[in-house]
Amino acid sequence: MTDLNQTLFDRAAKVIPGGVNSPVRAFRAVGGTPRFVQRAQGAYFWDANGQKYIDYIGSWGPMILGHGNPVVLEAVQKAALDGFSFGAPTEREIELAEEILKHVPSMEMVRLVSSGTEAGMSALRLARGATGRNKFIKFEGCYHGHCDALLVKAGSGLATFGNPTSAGVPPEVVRDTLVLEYNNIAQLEEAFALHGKELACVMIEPIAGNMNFVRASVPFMKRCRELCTEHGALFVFDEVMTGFRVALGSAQSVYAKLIPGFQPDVTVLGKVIGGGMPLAAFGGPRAIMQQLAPTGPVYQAGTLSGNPVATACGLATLREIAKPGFFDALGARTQSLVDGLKGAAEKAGVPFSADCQGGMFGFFLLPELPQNYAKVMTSDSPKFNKLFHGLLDRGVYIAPALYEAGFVSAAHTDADIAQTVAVAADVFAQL
Ligand code: KE4
Repeated sequence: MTDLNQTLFDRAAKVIPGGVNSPVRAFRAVGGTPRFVQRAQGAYFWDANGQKYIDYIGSWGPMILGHGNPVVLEAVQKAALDGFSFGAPTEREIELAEEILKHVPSMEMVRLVSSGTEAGMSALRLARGATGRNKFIKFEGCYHGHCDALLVKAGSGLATFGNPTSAGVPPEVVRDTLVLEYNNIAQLEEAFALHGKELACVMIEPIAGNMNFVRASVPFMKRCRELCTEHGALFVFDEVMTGFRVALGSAQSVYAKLIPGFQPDVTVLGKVIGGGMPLAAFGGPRAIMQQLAPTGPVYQAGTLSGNPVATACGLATLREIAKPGFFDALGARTQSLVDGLKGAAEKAGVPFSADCQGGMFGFFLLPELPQNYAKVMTSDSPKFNKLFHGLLDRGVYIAPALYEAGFVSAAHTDADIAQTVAVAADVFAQL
């Protein structure tokens, strides 16, 4: 029988680089043929062959309500009838801004943009403009979008600055980017001792979903906050993935429960706040945000920023997830998946560790949860690829890369979780 996914992939590769519009979709890390989605509904999607999958990617996080939520769909359809884009302010941008600020008290103002990359790039420029400093710290394994200064890997040693991870990024563009090891307090303290007064910010994924699922330890997070405050650097939380996904108050509300009074300075958001449409944001205290044009000297702009259809999608999504009990139920469902996978792996004697928060989860074919990128990369990649395809062939769709997180939606049922665990048990037995 003809595999229509392969037919489409071959056709796509003739007109789109790699046949995809974002590299991870090409299955290069795991091999095989990407599934071309024909349609999606609830917790499922159907590929070009009509094969159904339980979807644990959910567009890499945005689809927290599941695909085609009727309330969101109606809001989008209604907004579209009033116009697709104006390049002029609308009331709904205010409503969405107010809804975001209601749940993230560290932010007094927010600017809407169209992608997480744009939000992260703009947050970095804002931090540099607001402090008058150029150097900044990021951590190996964290991804903040593909702006030049952020496409960087660790230099040869602590004091040396980053090297580009991509062709086309001039070395001088990343010479102010210091890449440290996630969860390494000693390195952090040394970096501040060497460069503290030159640092514009520390940018971090509070729960690193681009290392699958690695939490910043409480002592590490506390030390980041203390050192930023001590040296006048801004603490930038990249919550594009964790924002409104791990908790209604995002990851910063999880850490605020563990570290009294904890708040970042600037927050970057995306994914869930757009509900699946192109929308992201960055925000912080009024004094910092008013440094942005047109009120301040830091330029930032966008034709489709605050797009009226995207804001309708995002606003309807946030209003749904803000309903009482939403995250309790979502967290319990995600926890049941993780517990089920752990039990199945243990029964099969497969080294396995997993963690979750709210609607986000991750797992490793390692006996213990890794605390940094180097540890994550000790995972058995061929074994992961076998697991990935074993699940895929049985209708369970997880991320096609061992360093990516997974996502549960409100549409995933207990039956979906039970089926996923049963399929996983079958695959673990053959690893
Ligand atoms: P976008 O430009 O892809 O909207 O957002 C960039 C970004 C920024 N910050 C974090 C923490 C992110 O996870 C992302 C994007 N996440 C990836 C998945 N790891 C998107 C999937 C893709 O690249 O196709």
